[in-house]
Amino acid sequence: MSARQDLYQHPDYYLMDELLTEEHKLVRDATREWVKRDVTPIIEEYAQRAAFPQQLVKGLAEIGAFGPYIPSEYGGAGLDQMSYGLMMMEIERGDSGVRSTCSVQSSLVMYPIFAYGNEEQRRKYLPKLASGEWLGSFGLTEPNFGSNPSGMITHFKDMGDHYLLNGAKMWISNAPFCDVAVVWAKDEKGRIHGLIVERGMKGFTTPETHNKWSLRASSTGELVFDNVKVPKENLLPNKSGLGAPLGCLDSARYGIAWGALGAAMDCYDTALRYSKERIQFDRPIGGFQLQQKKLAEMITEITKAQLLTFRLGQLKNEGRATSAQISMAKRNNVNMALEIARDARQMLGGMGITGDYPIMRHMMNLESVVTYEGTHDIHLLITGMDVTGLNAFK
Ligand code: TGC
Ligand code: FAD
Repeated sequence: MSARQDLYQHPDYYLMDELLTEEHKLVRDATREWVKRDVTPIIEEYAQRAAFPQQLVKGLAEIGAFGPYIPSEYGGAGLDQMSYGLMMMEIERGDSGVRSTCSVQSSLVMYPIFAYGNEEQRRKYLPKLASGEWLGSFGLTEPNFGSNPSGMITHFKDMGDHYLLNGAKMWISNAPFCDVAVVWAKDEKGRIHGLIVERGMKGFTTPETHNKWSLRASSTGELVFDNVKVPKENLLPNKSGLGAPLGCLDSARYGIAWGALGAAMDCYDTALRYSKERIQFDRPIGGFQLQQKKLAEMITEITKAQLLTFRLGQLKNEGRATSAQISMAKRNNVNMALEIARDARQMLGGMGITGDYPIMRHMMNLESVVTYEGTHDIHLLITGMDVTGLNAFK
């Protein structure tokens, strides 16, 4: 088996393909081909070097992965939510870090500008973000406020002809090379607003976070604001309060639910193929009951997650998916993918820890995915609150 060859065949135990439209399949297949051609051959090396493969940005824009569901008049691909999900699934099948770049650009930068911005802001920023000419980042988390962003201390003052922004955001995907950042900060009354901060504004810096063992092909950093003068026209006017950033997270978490499915499917596919080829005790290891148990449980969990995610996609298309339903899918699918990655890694024995196969990289990446966009625990508490009506956060 040639390790670098991408032989991926997607598992479809319950014939889910029959539920997809021709357009869905076209989008999915085109994304898969792009991943096989442009991501698989290079991603391991970039992850090992902890470098972001910047050359992928152009291709991501070309396949419509920046703003898949943003209307085409603003440069988006004008697709439905199912197509968006399928794209994220295929891209994360390649690497969670590459999918992260798409999630941030589409759901955390383009979406708030589209949904909460005015027409001038949409026309100024969205086409450049869709084409990949500009890359964006999303600043919500702070050093002392992760799971509870409402406590944020980043704030701005009305100075008459501009706002003066101070504070710092931490753990920000794409920060080190972003051209624009959608930053969440409090006004003088303590109300949260979104501001568009552009690289080059005096006092705005983006130091990189080093020594990550996870999401190594994605660049992470801080957003630091030291008396940054932000023009008044850069405030997103149409929504404020914590519900504004949380609304963006709904869209990104939805994409992650699909993405994690892709990582799980890649681990399963790799382990299944290996189990038929690897001979021990004169037999393929796939013939041993212990290995079959792992594979049978993997395909069962993948199939359940495919059904859950497909239904969520239908609800999202109809505008009926609730935040709590999205939380359930994000939590379930990421945890499912992590467990499958761990079992798949064991099935490859020593080979499983090498970069000759994608499993260890997926496994390490998923440790970030299970934490960002709301931790595993936070999503459980969201489900708990939804079914009981009782808040167990505080
Ligand atoms: P709480 O009082 O419950 O809610 C405040 C207001 O927000 C509304 N709301 C939502 N609106 C839209 N979508 C949602 N999912 C919403 N959840 C709540 C809510 O109705 C309320 O509105 P209003 O009008 O009454 O004011 O807020 P809380 O302070 O108790 O916190 C709730 C909690 C813990 C669930 C929430 O804060 C949370 O989700 N925490 C997790 C933080 C998080 O997910 N951070 C992600 C940062 S971004 C990131 O990780 C990007 S990774 C990028 C990549 O892919 O690389
Ligand atoms: P904490 O909130 O300190 O949580 C620590 C532990 O306590 C967790 O296990 C948590 O589940 C638990 N906990 C917290 N509150 C409760 C509670 N009420 N009940 C029970 N348990 C609780 N943020 C952005 O804004 N933009 C980005 O682009 C971005 N990208 C990221 C990229 C990476 C690689 C990573 C790792 C993070 C990124 N984040 C980003 C930040 C991410 O969203 C936060 O790490 C996450 O929300 C958790 O916050 P925290 O790390 O401060 O953990």
